[in-house]
Amino acid sequence: MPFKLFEVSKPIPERKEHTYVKHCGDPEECLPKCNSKTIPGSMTERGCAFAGAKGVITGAIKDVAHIVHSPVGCTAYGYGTKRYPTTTDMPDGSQFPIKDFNIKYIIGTDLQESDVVFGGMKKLRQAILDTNKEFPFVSAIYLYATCTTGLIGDDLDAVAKEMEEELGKPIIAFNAPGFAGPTQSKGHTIGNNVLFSKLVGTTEPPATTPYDINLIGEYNIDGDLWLLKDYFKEIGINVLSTFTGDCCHNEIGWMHRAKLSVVRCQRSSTYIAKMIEDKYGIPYMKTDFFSTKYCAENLKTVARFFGLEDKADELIAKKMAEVGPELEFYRKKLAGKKAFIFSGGPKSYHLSVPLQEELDMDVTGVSSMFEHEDGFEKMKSRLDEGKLVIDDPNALELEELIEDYDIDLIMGGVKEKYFVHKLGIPCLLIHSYENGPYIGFEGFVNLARDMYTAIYNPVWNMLEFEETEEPDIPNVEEEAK
Ligand code: CFM
Repeated sequence: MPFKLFEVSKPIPERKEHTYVKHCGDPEECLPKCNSKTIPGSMTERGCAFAGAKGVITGAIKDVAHIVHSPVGCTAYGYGTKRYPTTTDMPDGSQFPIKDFNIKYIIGTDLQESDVVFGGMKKLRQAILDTNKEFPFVSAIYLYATCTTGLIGDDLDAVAKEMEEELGKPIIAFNAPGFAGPTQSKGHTIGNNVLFSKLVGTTEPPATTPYDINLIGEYNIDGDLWLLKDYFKEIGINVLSTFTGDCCHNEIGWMHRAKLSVVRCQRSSTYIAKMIEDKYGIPYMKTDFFSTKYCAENLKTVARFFGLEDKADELIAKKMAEVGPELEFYRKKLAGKKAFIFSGGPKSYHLSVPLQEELDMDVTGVSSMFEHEDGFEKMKSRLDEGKLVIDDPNALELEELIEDYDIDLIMGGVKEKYFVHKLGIPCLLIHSYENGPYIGFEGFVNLARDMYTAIYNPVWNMLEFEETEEPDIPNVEEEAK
């Protein structure tokens, strides 16, 4: 059978459908079950729909004040956790007053019991007034529903409309309470829908060229966007709008003026590219810029659309000459090392082939917190026979697979990092990165260097583990009989 149940998950046999072992003869539709509710008893590492909307889609926008309508916890977890830096440069040549404003500030309504009983809309109105006073320079104010305000039924759209008229400033409500879907992916969809329906087509860019693209689903993690923008500039392609890394509120409004939409994160933002195509006839292409090979191929594909393939070839040759020797050093060091990739989704198929083909590593398997079937199809197709493809693995399963498969490196996020370290092996952050950017030519060198330094860090040889006796865990089922 191509599905596997980890020993630790025996009390939750439903987990078996989520753990697929690649068997090349399987029909295409043979995939792990995904995009479904977390199974009770499985300690998931997923985020919620609010995290998908605020943490991913809108949080990278540089000139907006975000008000989280919630008890204070959602607010505290809604900022500072993601590394998507912003500049102060605005498209009209002016300067926004605070660098990294999107990372440094968040506003919350700090709901108390009485607000839950009597409604929190009054408090939200006051928060908008206070925000406008404190940060008069922001271009817009975004409001976020959370589980609490979704349950008590506060009407964020009504408050947004009323206050927008009063202040004469765009105010946009995002109704993606945590429970809106099984994972953060639902928040991506809601974020795309709101920004498309409320903004696209409402503004005009300061200038256009025949080579304008929307770079969609690029959130500028640790500077990824800036690298890609430089490449496009050198080829002669102009990034008219980014969705949403280092972008400003108005930029989303003029996405209908580009000639092509280039979709970088295919999970979180193909939605808006498709809506723009349907409404404005602007084609889109899904791309992959991780590693030298994919980056070269995809730059050429985008350049070909504009008849600029020669320029792309020049850039690729120059970059390969720059990074080739260093990559060769890391390839020798990393060859044969066993890695397991656990990302939200896309990075699990972006990175598997490059690690294997460009660095000679052994990718034991990949997993995802929230991918849908189309993403799992790509993950499966980019792995060899016998490799693991897991939906929503829990910490105990990860621990078991680290031991059973003798993993050298986990590539994951902050939730995994420290327990993996406690098991005595390195975990490299591939969500927010260690020393990024990780995209493109130079980025792939950065990634290889971080993998190398993580695996070869002498600290792993200094660890001593005490033998401990197995804890005596009572068998709840037996006792209940
Ligand atoms: Fe897209 Fe992303 Fe990702 Fe994502 Fe994310 Fe992320 Fe990710 Mo962490 S938007 S789906 S919700 S590429 S935050 S920048 S790294 S899980 S694979």
